[in-house]
Amino acid sequence: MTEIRHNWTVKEILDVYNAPLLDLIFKAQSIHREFNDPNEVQVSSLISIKTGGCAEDCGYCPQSVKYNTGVEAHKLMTLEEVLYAADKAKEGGASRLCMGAAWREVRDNKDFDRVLEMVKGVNAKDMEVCCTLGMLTESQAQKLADAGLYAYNHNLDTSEESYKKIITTRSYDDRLNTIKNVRKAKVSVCSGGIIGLGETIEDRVKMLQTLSSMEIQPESVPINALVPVAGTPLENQPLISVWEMVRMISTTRIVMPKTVVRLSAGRNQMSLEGQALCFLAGANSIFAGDKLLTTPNPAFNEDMEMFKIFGLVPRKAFKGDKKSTEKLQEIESN
Ligand code: SAM
Ligand code: DTB
Ligand code: SF4
Repeated sequence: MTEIRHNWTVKEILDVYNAPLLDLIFKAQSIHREFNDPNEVQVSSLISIKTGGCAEDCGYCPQSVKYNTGVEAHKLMTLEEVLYAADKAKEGGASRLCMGAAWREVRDNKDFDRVLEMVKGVNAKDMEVCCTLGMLTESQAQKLADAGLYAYNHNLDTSEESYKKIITTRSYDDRLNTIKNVRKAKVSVCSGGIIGLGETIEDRVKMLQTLSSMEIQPESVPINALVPVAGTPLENQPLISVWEMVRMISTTRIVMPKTVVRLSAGRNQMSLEGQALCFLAGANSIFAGDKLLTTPNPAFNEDMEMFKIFGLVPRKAFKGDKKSTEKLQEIESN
């Protein structure tokens, strides 16, 4: 039985990453089969509940106020709009709804109160609710947990060294601190990164080392390929090849055997064969729905067709876990 290690060194992970491709995929798939059902894929749907106008300067992001990308800024969606989107996502086969906001951090105001209502409402539909809202304090994380939040997405994105070249308005420690606050509130952690920012392989590996050495490894790790957006500083970055994606996913699977590895942004540019290799490498989650936050993604029916061809089945909500509603009742009865 493979043990889950929290002491991987950068050198060891680099050796894994650089192994002959077929050896690497074989190893990743073998470990994947030890810990997970290889034909089951968790399907999440993303909605942008608050789009554009973000104060941060993340070099990859079309929603930063610093760049002219043509993304229109919108106010926070209404509760009704979000509940309607949740119904559509559920009908399309999603077991998790991830609500994203172009915020630097959460502020304790009416908008946050509305997000808490959204979390309660989506949770009541028996879907796993995830949010990605920027930085959180401990008490905000706790409020989200009390409302029934299942997971919180907060990416490290790259290594600490390369982070400084991509974002100047916050630090790596800010990121790690929010992840700690999410953990303290006993909300499931979703944290991964982007490849294709101009980082080195060592940067990718260092990010995986930071994630794998956490006391509890993140329950899910999204691996995004940069979607270069016109107007951002990274608009001219070359697209990531499928081989790099496969190496990154395999390595993530090997160092974090149990985590849900999400093949995230970048699928629109990938062939079905390329995606099949990513599933073989141990990816077991996708974002489904024709839009990510602001950029295109394959349509629900195309993905369901892909599942049919590959014989994949969507994972049921709350598998192997108590439903958040039950967790809520527990909290309320204490
Ligand atoms: N504002 C919050 C934050 O930064 O944590 C939440 C939303 S933010 C858009 C969530 C994540 O989307 C980022 O951490 C990054 O990993 C990913 N992302 C943003 N723009 C991207 C792009 N052009 N290509 C790939 N991933 C991107
Ligand atoms: C994650 O790791 N990827 C998603 C989600 N978490 C929030 C976001 C991808 C965004 C891609 C660019 C866009 O559509 O704006
Ligand atoms: Fe804002 Fe998040 Fe985009 Fe950075 S990644 S500019 S914090 S929305």
